[in-house]
Amino acid sequence: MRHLTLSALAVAAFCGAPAIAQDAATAGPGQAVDMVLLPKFLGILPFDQAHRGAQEAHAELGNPGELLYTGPTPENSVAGQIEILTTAASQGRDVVLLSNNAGDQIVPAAQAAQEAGTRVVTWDSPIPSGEGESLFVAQVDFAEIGVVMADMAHSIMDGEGQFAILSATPDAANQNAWIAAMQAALAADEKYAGLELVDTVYGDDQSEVSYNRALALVDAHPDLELIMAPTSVGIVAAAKAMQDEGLCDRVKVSGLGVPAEMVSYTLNGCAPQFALWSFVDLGYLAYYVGYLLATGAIEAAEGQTFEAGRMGTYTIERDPTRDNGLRVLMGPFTVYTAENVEAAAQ
Ligand code: RAM
Repeated sequence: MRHLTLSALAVAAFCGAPAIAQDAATAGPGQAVDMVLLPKFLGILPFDQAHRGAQEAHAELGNPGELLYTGPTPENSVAGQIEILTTAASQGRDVVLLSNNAGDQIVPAAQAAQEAGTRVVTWDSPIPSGEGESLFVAQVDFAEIGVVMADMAHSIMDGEGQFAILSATPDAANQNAWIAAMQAALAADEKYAGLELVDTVYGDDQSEVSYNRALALVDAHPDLELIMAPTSVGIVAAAKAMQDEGLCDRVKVSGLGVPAEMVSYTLNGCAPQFALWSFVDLGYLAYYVGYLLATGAIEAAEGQTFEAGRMGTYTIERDPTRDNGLRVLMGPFTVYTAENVEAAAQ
């Protein structure tokens, strides 16, 4: 066996091939790893679901260290995330699991944390430049999100009409990447030629701001047929705004949302289709990655394969959706309609 492995390695080296897949690394339970789960901000369901997944992994691995779930307010997200990351490093926490809402502004704090021995693993929303993060746990492929949103728009608008995007914050790396991916998808296929993106606005992942921005979009664009909101906060606010104003026959809502929050709007036709992934699983997988890195069971390196408990085997790869950075790809995506939303909302 040893002989075979060595010759396989020699061939891989000779061919310039990437490192051959090793046996999947597994987590050694019971080791003390102090973790911080740092969402964009506190107070919304998807991040609480991710916390649940992380708690599940924490208990399963019997980690005697602490799992701290903390975050800023939505109004102070950028400065608050940088401050919490900096504090976590100065307190000697082993890992910060970060859903980044600060774009590349967080890079100096992330680099300083890494230098102080605190691993920074991003999930949900990466550091755009990849600087300062060990790797990104991607919920789904970011290019695919663009195609899914383009297809939902195409289907809801029957291939033709004006639509606008209601996003989260202007710095949100995940939403910005998804919007760019949607624009690329629209440009790449003739079938979308009838869809016209007329505006992009930001509701800052705050309900009231998003609600008002949705209404302003309708005022500004009398022929608007769809608001595409790639944010769980924005999509609910936009659907409520259209419902409250009796506009659902004219202007539909779609995007990324949590089934439990969207079910009534999907059943009444205001938001006929939307998509999401499991935030519970995302929190669970991100926790595993952080634990495996901190305990030395894996390295943040391309080709590294590992087991993540009930979720199975993953391999670290180059992130094809960024110029620089590594990722672990989770998936899958689910598109929700009146057919399946009730079951998912349980
Ligand atoms: C909001 C946040 C989060 C995003 C979802 C879809 O909850 O902006 O980062 O993944 O929407």
